[in-house]
Amino acid sequence: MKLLQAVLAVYLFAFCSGERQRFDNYRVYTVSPTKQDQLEALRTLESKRDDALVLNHLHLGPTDFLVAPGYNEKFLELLSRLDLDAELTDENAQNSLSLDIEPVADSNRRSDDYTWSVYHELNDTQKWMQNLVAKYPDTVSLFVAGRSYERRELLGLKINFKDGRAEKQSIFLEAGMHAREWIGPATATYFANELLTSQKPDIMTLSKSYVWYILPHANPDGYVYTHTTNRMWRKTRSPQDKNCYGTDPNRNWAFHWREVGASDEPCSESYAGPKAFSEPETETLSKYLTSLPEPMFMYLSLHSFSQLLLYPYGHTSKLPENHRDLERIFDVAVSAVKRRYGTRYTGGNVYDAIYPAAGSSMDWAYGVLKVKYSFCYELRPSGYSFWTGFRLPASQIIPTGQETTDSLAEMIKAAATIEGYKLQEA
Ligand code: 0X9
Ligand code: ZN
Repeated sequence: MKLLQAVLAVYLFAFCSGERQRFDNYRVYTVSPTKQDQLEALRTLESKRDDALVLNHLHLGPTDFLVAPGYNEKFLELLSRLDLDAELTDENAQNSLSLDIEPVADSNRRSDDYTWSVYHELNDTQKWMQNLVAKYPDTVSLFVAGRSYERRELLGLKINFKDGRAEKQSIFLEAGMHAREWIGPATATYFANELLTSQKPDIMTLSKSYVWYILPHANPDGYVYTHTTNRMWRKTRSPQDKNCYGTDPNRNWAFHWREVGASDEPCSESYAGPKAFSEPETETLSKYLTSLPEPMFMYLSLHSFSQLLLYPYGHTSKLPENHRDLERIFDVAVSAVKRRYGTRYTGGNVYDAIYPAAGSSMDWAYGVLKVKYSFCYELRPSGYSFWTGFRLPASQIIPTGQETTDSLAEMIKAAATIEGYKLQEA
């Protein structure tokens, strides 16, 4: 009995204290299903998360599986029955997770030396945002767009230069919807810092022409969990059926909810939730977006990875009504992102450019809020490997921030020209 209690205590401690999950001798395989029946068979793995973790949303195309040592043989048998090849991407997942390519700032350091040469924990970024209000009291304020399941604030920066254009419209930029995509929040804060400090006329024009809302962490619980427990966590952290956790917040929005490219399996990485806006994060954020006083000029969502620029829709291949304008803006933004370091982006409408995916914030902003210019960046790196793609070396935060700022500046200028929205000279 004592032994049982001890085992139970260790087990509970490991889970409750958020001890970091290890993946010793787990293998990573890339599998590319090409037929619907292969896809359906692989789907059964989504509920076997202790054996094989599907690292991304299952679709026709390359998908990465994280396979426990004890399940390896069975996994390979399943693939051979399905006539699918498995490409071994990583022999020991823990080794590559242990590589120190993503240093995180020590949160006990002096609080005024926030930089973009390292990643930051949630509290650290929230402290940085609070310091900005003290530093720029006339321009910066904080907003709380809602709350997470674990009652964290969805805390953002509102930037409104008083000497700017009269009657401004707003631009809302959201990042961190997917917890493990660390480069999103880092790029959002980099960009906010540019809006506040850049002396370049192009950027000053942007700052002064709009009311800016920047939400670096749309899924704070998930982000914290990637720091404490599992670096590869994607979803929210609400308990669901089958002892699984979390909903994919980018499948949870009430616009063609769960119609396609979204799962009804609670353990799946693309679980759409029991109903639209089941998650406090998306529900409160959507209400906040609806309540904003200024007309919204543009909605931007930062994800990673694959170097794609995307526009609506995800639920259908039918192009949005103003697609010609979106395509023009797309071209301008993609050439601007390349200017500095030659970074190549592709993309287009979500459904054709990547895969069907209904219920995203970008589509909701376009379809329900009627924001005509709604875009999503899938930031660096390029490529397909879901195992390596989310861990962008910290040394690339600044280059990513620079090129994304270049791209956003050109994107907004192009949209303003189409719209006849006069920008404020710097
Ligand atoms: O699957 C997703 O939600 C996005 N890809 S990711 O690797 N970041 O998870 C793509 C969905 C399309 N993007 C938006 N509609 N924002
Ligand atoms: Zn994402």
